[in-house]
Formats: sequence, C-alpha cells, structure tokens
Amino acid sequence: SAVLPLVINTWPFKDATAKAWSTLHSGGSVLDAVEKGCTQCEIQQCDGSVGYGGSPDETGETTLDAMIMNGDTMEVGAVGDLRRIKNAIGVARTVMERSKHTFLVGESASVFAENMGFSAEDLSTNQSRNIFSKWLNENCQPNFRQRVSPDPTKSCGPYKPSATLLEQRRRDQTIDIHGHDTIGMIVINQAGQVAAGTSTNGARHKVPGRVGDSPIAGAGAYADSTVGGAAATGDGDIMMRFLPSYLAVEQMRAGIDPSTACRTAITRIKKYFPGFFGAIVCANTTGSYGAACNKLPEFSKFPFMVFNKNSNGPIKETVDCI
Ligand code: SD4
Repeated sequence: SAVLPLVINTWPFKDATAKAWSTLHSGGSVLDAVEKGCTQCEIQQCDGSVGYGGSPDETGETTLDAMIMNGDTMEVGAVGDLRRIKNAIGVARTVMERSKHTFLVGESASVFAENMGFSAEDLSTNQSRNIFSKWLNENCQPNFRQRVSPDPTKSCGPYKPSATLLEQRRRDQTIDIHGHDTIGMIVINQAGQVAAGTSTNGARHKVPGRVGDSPIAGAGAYADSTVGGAAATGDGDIMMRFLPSYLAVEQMRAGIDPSTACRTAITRIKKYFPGFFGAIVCANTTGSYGAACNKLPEFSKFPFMVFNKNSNGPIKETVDCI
C-alpha cells in the first residue's frame, strides 16, 4: 500500500535498501539515503555488476558509471567511465555539490575525484582478471591481437560494422542477465522529497570509453519532487535512446499510476528492440510504486526491493515481465 517514507531499488540488493532506510531513519536527507544505499552496493560489489572487480572492458579494466539526482532542485551529478575510484556515487554527488557541472567522464573525472579526496585504487580483482582472460582467449585470435596491438592484452578491434554487431548482440551477453545488475534507487521521505541514483560497472567487455545509460539523467534515473522518481537497469546501449526514467516520471505527472508508467517505458523500447534486456522501477510522491521488465526466454520476472513505513525490513517483490 502507498505510504511514506519509501525506498525502492532494482534487484534484490537488500543491504542497500536497508542502508538507505537507516540513513533516512537517523535523520539523513533523501540524497544521503540514495548515496549511502548505492555505496553499500559498491562496497559489496553487488552481484559483480556494481562497484570494483566486475565487467572488465576490452583491456581488462573495470570502470564505473553513477549518478544522483535531487528532485527538489533538479540538480544532477554524474560520472561516466570513472577509473580507479571505488565510490562512484560519492563522486557523482561531489560533482553535483562541489562543481557547477553535471557530468564528468573518464580520466578527468578520476583526477577530479582524487583532487576531492577520494582514494585511487586498482579496481581489478582476481575475478575480473579471470572474466577478462577467458573472454580474451575465446574471442581474440592471438595473431589478430598481435597485429592490432603489440600488447596482446590490449584491444580486440578493429570493430565490426554495426549490421554485423546487431546480429552478434543477439548472441553475445555483454550485460549479464544471470548475475544481477545495476543498482537504481528511489527514495521519498515523509515530506514527499524525492531523490534517485544509480551505480554500475556497466557492460562486460565494453569498448574503452563506453558509458551506459546509468549516469544519464532521464535514462538511468530521474527524480522530480512534484511527481516522483524512476530508475532503470538493463542494456544501457539500447535503453539510453529512450530515456525510460524520464518517460515514466512524465507518465506519472500526467496522472498515470506507477505500474502503468513503468510498463509504458518498457513498451516504448520493445517496439524497436523486442529482444532487449531491461527493467524499470518507479514511484510517485504518495508512496505508490510499480515496476516492469521486458520478457525474454531467460528473464520472465524482475526482482526489486521495497522498504516503506509498513515494512519491518526490506521486502523483495517481483513483477512479471511483459
Ligand atoms: C549499463 N544499465 O551500463 C547498465 C548495466 C545494467 O543490467 O544495468 N545491466 O548498460
């Protein structure tokens, strides 16, 4: 039932939900709750798809995307292709609050973070090194690698033309459906203030420089305290073209209930990319919430977490995909 406060996030990342709730409960703002909740997942490397040690790119490096949005002021802070820094959503919040900018990327974002006191660390782990070397061995002929780059651990390019790529993407799994995914979180407090955020290590074996949907306002997440919030997960290369979080919030603004709003956002993408992998959660300022996902043979139910005034703890819910 619809009550506030409310914490809702993608996937069964319950410690993140609990952390956001306790942050709110101990007097924190909705932004604090989103930041601490997502940070919890970055620390725990939630299912290998949030934080360090996951989704190595074509060179084996893990890079992070994150954003946070203040639905009262419509301020956003985001980082993409962030290197060496574990707390991506912390850096995103710092971009929002300590610079006049919205979105910093790549090496420069990392230097900004270091200058702001975030410590630089290697984001690789044995697990990410294993994922990388397995992929490299399976996908790159040694002589091909040699020809492209004198360093055989570097790029697998040159890249195929995109028609071939479209075919290939039906077979490849760059987004890991079976592990879980990006954390996307919406927090609404008793006063109806809304914040939303995301944190992810993106897609496996991405081309270096690739930034997904997660740090893009309106794609990965969106918040507007006059309406509500939304957060998405899935194949960001497809999803970012449709701004699904923005669409869900705009649907709710027009008076549509959250479940229908989420379904509309998924249906819009499905029309062009029926086989895309993705899901979305959304909530309005009454505390009513919903979720939707695109049905695939291997993905028919989407789990998400909810914690509101009526719960005794984080509750896992699922929605049937459409
Ligand atoms: C991305 N949306 O970078 C993220 C990853 C994700 O399910 O959510 N995967 O594309």
